[in-house]
Amino acid sequence: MPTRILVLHGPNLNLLGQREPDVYGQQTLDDINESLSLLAVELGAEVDSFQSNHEGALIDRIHAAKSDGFAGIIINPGGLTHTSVALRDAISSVDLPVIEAHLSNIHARESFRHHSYVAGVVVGQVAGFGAVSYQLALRGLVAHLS
Ligand code: CA2
Repeated sequence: MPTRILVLHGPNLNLLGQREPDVYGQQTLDDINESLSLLAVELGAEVDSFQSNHEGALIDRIHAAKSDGFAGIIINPGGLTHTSVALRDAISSVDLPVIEAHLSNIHARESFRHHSYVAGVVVGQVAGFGAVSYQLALRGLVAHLS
């Protein structure tokens, strides 16, 4: 049975590939999800991706992740990274390893992006590699789980 990984994408990430390609790259969210699914097969895993512009919808998926059969979560919380105590509380409440992924290097951008509310409750953070950040996160999560 493949290890099931939940990949969560936060607000505005549905716009990938359509706006600000200089910051976030040219790949669409579908491109990223497809390449993650291919890598997952190589790693003996399976990914299920979900994007929402709504904080509560992301939190609901985190709460249900364990009973939905997932072994771990990769999350790019988008702008909620820098604002959401509720998302942090949801991550710390779930008994699953979580990896934080960002396309851009949040530490090299505006100062309001330097702080992540979720960083203290995840296994690790990957930032700055564009779409490859998700692939590194998947490799890291699978290694952590094995
Ligand atoms: O670098 C990342 O992955 C971010 O999580 C992306 C968020 C930003 O608020 C974080 O500071 C870093 C923004 C996601 C918005 O994505 C867009 C994609 C295309 C066009 C406009 C926004």
